[in-house]
Amino acid sequence: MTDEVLVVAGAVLDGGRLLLAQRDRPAELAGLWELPGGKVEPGESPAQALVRELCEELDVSVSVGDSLAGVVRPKPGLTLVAMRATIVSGTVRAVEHRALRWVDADGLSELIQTGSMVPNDLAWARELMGELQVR
Ligand code: 523
Repeated sequence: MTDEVLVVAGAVLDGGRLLLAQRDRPAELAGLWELPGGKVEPGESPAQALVRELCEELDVSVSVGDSLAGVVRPKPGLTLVAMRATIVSGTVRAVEHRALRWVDADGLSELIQTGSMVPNDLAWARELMGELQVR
């Protein structure tokens, strides 16, 4: 069906920290933190879409790894998946977001506990929390 929207988000982990991006829109999500990404366009694989989105949003080139376990279906017609991504060139900058930050386990935990994460991303945040903690 053409009205099925798939969103792919990137779990960028580097040196024991996770990259988070602060949304600027829409109003109900503005100020909240997410794994950066966006909609998969017709003809793209999720990995291709993630490479494009992170280039557009963060101004970096990434290589895409495996998917996280969590698949989020917040409403009919919308599915969100997350894939690991490694920066292969460039330095992240907030092209479309309000801000970027690298968080360790404590930083991520605080964002979760203060309700500062985009709600859909909590599934992945908790999953990634375990990985940040074992380091
Ligand atoms: N999410 C979400 N978490 C998350 C992303 C990247 C997206 O919950 N980590 C949701 C927010 C929107 C939808 O997925 O409801 C589309 O995300 P968006 O706006 O980042 O996708 P874009 O940039 O492809 O969308 P438009 O350019 O606005 O069409």
